[in-house]
Amino acid sequence: MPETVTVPRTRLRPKTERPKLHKVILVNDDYTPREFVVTVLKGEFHMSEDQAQRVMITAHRRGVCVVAVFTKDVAETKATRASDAGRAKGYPLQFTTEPEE
Ligand code: TYC
Repeated sequence: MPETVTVPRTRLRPKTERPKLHKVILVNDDYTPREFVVTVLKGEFHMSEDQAQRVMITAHRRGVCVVAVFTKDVAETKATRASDAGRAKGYPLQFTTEPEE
């Protein structure tokens, strides 16, 4: 009768933490035209007209709205590009980032 030997599975891969995602947040202001906010959301975040309208109006009513989540670098790059698009037109439009809990 052959002996059965069970070998405990050893983990070859070191456990890697999933990188924390960062939120891009749209901040309301009193000066940027609604339609411009929608244009930036569509252009930078690939939103449909409908999605962009909803996000814009949520920020308009509540003060802020989460646009999307990305890895840290992508979130920061997109927030900077979107804020720069506003500044280029003389608007105070602001997109900020913060890590997800
Ligand atoms: N509050 C702006 C207006 O009434 C529109 C606006 C919405 C601006 C959302 C910024 O994040 C924003 N023209």
